[in-house]
Amino acid sequence: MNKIGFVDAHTEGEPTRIIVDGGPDIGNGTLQQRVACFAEHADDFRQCVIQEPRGWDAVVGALLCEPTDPNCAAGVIFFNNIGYLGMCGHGAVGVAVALHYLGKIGLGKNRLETPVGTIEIDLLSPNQAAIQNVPSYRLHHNVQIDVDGIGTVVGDVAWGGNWFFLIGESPADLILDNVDALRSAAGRVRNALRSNGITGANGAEIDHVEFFGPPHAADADSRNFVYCPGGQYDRSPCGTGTSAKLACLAADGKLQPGENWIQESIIGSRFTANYVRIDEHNVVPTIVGNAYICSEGNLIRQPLDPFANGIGC
Ligand code: PYC
Repeated sequence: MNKIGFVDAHTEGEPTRIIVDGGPDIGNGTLQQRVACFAEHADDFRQCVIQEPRGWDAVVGALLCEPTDPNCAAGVIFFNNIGYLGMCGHGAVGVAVALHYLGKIGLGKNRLETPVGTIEIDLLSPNQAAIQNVPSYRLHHNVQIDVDGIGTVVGDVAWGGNWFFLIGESPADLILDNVDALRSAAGRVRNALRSNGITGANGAEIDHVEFFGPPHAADADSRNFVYCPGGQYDRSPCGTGTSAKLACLAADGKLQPGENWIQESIIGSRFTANYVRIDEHNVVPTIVGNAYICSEGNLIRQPLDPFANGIGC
């Protein structure tokens, strides 16, 4: 029998399953090497944690591990229903709140090592954290593509810890009733990016698509819909997606350093974000959000269970 200790949290509605015990042995290399080892030798663990019957498609997993940098409180590898993420903003807020819940960190600042760089978490209260993300930048501006069933779409390619295609004009109103239509449209945008060979830096796949529209709350700046790599949508405004948005706003001179941007999600939850500029191309975003513990326990894999690694795996 195999036991996996977890804490479940949600950040602005988006779930994170934090693995605190019983994770796979993925060595002591760099976090990038450990992700490669995870994917090659322990992908069944990812599937068990995320897929039904133990998980569900929307959840992002966060495997806590020893950092290589002793100045970090922990290393963390984020994963989802299809693979592995570079960084995850909502997940980092969830990890910060869970580490405090478990008595492993106090309020205040700590660092987390991720496969794409070190981030800072500042736990402002037991349920609120500010995440200082990895440097973020816009790679391409006003890219035009023809998308099946939509027509010409114009967007920016930007990095915020993952690769995003950001589209200023949503093909449908950003309301929950339109989630199916938005997922379908975003999936077609991603296919068009693939078939046109439009990528992030070094040929990296652009696996997240973001639509923007007017906010519903009077004090917010924008509402978004974020399509995730495995076809799910982010219930939160997406920390790395909001970072990519800040990089674009900064590049356009539409948001000044230190100025707050309130990003609403498709469910009306929000992140408050701002940035500092570090050079001509890069900004360092800070994202503030709230997370709450939902449950904790053990996932169990019995030896005879035909669905020990998830349905269809
Ligand atoms: O908050 O960065 C994020 C994120 C990425 C995918 C889902 N959430």
